[in-house]
Amino acid sequence: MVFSQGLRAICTLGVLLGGLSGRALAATSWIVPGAVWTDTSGTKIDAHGGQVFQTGTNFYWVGAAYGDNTYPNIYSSTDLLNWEHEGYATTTVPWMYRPKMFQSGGNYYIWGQVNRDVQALKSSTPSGGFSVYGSPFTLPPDARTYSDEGVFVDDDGDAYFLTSADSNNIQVNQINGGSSISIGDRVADLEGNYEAPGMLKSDGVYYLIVSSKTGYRPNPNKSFWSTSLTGSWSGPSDIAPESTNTYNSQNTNELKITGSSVTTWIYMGDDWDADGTAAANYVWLPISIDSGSHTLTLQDYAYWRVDVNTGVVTTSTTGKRYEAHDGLVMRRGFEDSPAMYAEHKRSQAVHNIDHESNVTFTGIEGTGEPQWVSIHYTVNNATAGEAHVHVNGEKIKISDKNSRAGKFATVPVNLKLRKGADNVLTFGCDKRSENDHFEARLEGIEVIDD
Ligand SMILES: *[C@@H]1O[C@H](CO)[C@@H](O)[C@H](O)[C@H]1NC(C)=O
Ligand SMILES: *[C@@H]1O[C@H](CO)[C@@H](O)[C@H](O)[C@H]1NC(C)=O
Ligand SMILES: CC(=O)N[C@H]1CO[C@H](CO)[C@@H](O)[C@@H]1O
Repeated sequence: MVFSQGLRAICTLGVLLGGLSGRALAATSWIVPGAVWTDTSGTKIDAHGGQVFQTGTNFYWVGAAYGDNTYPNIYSSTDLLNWEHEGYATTTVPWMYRPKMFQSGGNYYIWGQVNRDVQALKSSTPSGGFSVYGSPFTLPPDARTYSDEGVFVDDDGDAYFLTSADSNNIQVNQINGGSSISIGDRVADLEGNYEAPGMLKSDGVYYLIVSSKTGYRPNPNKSFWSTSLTGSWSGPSDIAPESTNTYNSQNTNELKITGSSVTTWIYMGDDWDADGTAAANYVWLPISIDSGSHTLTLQDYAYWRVDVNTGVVTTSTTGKRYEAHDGLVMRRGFEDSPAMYAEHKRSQAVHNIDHESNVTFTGIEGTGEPQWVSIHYTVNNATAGEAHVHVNGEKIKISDKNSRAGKFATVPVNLKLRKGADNVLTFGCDKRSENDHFEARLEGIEVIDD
């Protein structure tokens, strides 16, 4: 049942958002896959195809700024929740895709894809000031061009460069470290039509995560495993149910949190929009590793966080639920119809909500600060229209707040409600064009505490 799946993942959050003049922004307490993530100044984070690099207690998120010439863009955080914009790594190298950072010989390097070659950047600090390091290069031994690189650092500190090389093979090359770094020997070459590789290692087993090639459309991703980097690689197996298209995302990096209690690996994916623009969002989820069957499974949480000291993932908390069948159902031509209410109150959900009908919830308690509200609904056809909410009269398209709108049964949106219990929220639908048939089934909404 759709709603209980949503419930499982319900939690709290206290977040963000700009426009609170003269006041510090509230801290972000949850990672919310698919939602619009903002930095500490309230601006949407623009770091796609990226990676999080840890040094000491600081995390640096480097990714391509799709809003500005795809410069490599850097954000920093100590908790993986609140990200401060450090600025561009450099503005001398535009159109650098999928930048990845690593450290060698006391310096920091970013390797990224420019015209299907590798361009290296170097800085003495991870937060910025990168300059061009050497000429663009291809991959040894066959001078392959490539795309979609990743970087994996093994337990012994050796770093590897993961790519989708020009014949679509996943290729792994050593990175020669020290004071002058360079691309090293090829250590693995996995045939198949794959891209966007990432790697993790657990209990001595290497896992290679790849996606199929579907451009900016998400697809079901896979993992392979091997006890040696040089192979042979077994698999593939799914990392998420096929129908979810990896929760609407494509892999970009696996982040290891070595906690005092547990080591947690985090899948970092891009929730690309159809055109590959800065409107794209991010899907980060903890990975569950089954060392018996050598399979990886993404843990599908609507709200979660990881304690970066202990490695422990938290997901559960409470919220106040408003069931759709307790809302006021209105339908053009049927206003105040007792028969209509009776029909809708037979089940918990309200069905057949279309462009001429809606469900209104009154008496919703708000904090006066931006807060998370989960909207639990499904639609008949996501391309035929979309759902919206009116919040105290202001119309908000759900897809502007979360790219999971219409695709998943739980859609967290960050809304500003008035302080007190007099908020009014109306759920309704718009069809895309006159001939479209679009309708939603609303289970309810849940105002998340924090
Ligand atoms: C809700 O639906 C009714 C009936 O179609 C309509 O009169 C009303 O304006 C709608 N309310 C909102 C907020 O869209
Ligand atoms: C979904 O809606 C689109 C746009 O109206 C339409 O082209 C498509 O055929 C619909 N799909 C189904 C399964 O009805
Ligand atoms: C449904 C679907 O697109 N599955 C794909 C998952 O990835 C494998 C490997 O790339 C493809 O062969 C499948 O078609």
